[in-house]
Amino acid sequence: MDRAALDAFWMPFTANRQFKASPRLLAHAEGMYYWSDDGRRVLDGAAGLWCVNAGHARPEITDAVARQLAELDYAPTFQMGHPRAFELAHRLVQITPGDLDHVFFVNSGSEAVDTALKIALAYHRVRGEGSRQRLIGREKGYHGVGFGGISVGGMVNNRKMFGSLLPGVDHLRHTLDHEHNAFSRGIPQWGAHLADDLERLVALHDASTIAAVIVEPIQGSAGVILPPRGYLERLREICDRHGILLIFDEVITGFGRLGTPFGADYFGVLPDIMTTAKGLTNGAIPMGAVFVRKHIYDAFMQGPENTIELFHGYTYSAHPAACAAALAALDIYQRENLLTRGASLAAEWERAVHSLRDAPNVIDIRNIGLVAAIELRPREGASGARAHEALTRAFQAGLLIRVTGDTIALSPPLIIEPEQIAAIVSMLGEVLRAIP
Ligand code: PXG
Repeated sequence: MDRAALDAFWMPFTANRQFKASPRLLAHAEGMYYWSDDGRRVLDGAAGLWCVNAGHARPEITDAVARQLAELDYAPTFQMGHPRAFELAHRLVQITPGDLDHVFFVNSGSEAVDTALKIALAYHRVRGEGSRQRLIGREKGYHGVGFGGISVGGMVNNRKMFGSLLPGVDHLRHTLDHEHNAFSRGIPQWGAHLADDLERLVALHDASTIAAVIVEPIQGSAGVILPPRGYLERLREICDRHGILLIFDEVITGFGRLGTPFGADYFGVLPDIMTTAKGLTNGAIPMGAVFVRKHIYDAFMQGPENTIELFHGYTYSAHPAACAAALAALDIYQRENLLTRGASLAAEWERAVHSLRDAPNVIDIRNIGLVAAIELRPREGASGARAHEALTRAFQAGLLIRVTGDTIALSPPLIIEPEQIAAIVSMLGEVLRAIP
């Protein structure tokens, strides 16, 4: 494609002019691989963007979507319904932890986050605690790009251009600490006390003003930042002590990424609300889902039965094609045990990624489940340049990675085989040794 043909598409989160001067185009995908438009095979070390958990182009999903579109292309879910939506909700709440037994459907992770924040505010209000309006996020958090999500999020570049955001938001400090935790294998031991930062915010604002705390069990976008051992448990305790809702944003950690169905399962901590998207449909059709515990749903199901309990929803909430894709993905996840497969590969994955420790410019390696980060020393005065060069060289060498700042993030499809783990690490090692 020539430059003019690339001009119209304003690409998201991309250096448009740099990309269009030297485009990287993906033309075809199957299983663990993409093929570039010039016919090169590229091993997918990123599951697309953390979403293609069962591998690419699964015929079961393709067929289910095609059949669904032929049978019922679209149906509203405002004061109407269609069978697949109820079937999917019923299936999903059987795999969610605890009593996260009710689900609100949306179309993306960003919408899931906005929905969760709105449900949290409304929950307190319907219970007569309308003074609880404050939302607490975390530094380096990523919760999508809606105004709610960037307000509670903590990635500076995603926030600074967009005005004053939501009022009444505060942030916990993040948990990245090279001094104590560099090159930890799995969950770092040091830092559970960082959760006490929530007590500081409660002391500052008073619990009666705080509606909810939202965190990713592991921070994905900011570069795979892990919670220290005991940290999430402590956040849960503090929330309970003060009547604050705990929201886990599981857009990345949901559907098997950590070797358990959800991050809540991995850590044994039950949030009040859980947001998901991405792996829900294996990335094939956009969809998100917000799960709430029974006490949240029940709080809304009060008053006259003809009242609309929540004035919220999207034209495409529970779109039939998305429901069909999610049902087919769920069948695959369950048939192939993909929601727990990561656990059996995690030790090998950990060994493999930590073997890059001695590659040039590596200052930290972090891993959990089938996720890893390799953090590089930034170039003097050119933050992000070294990792971007790694991305372009890896793509040339036949490997798709994701970079954020100077951190390389890896999150392959959960169908990965040991020899493909070895291939990722070997290609990445060569790339790192070639980069000044
Ligand atoms: N919450 C979390 C925890 C996410 O990781 C979103 C919300 C938003 O989802 P949508 O579907 O609105 O994009 C995400 C998205 C990356 C990267 O590697 C991560 C995401 C999206 C794109 C790139 O930095 N996560």
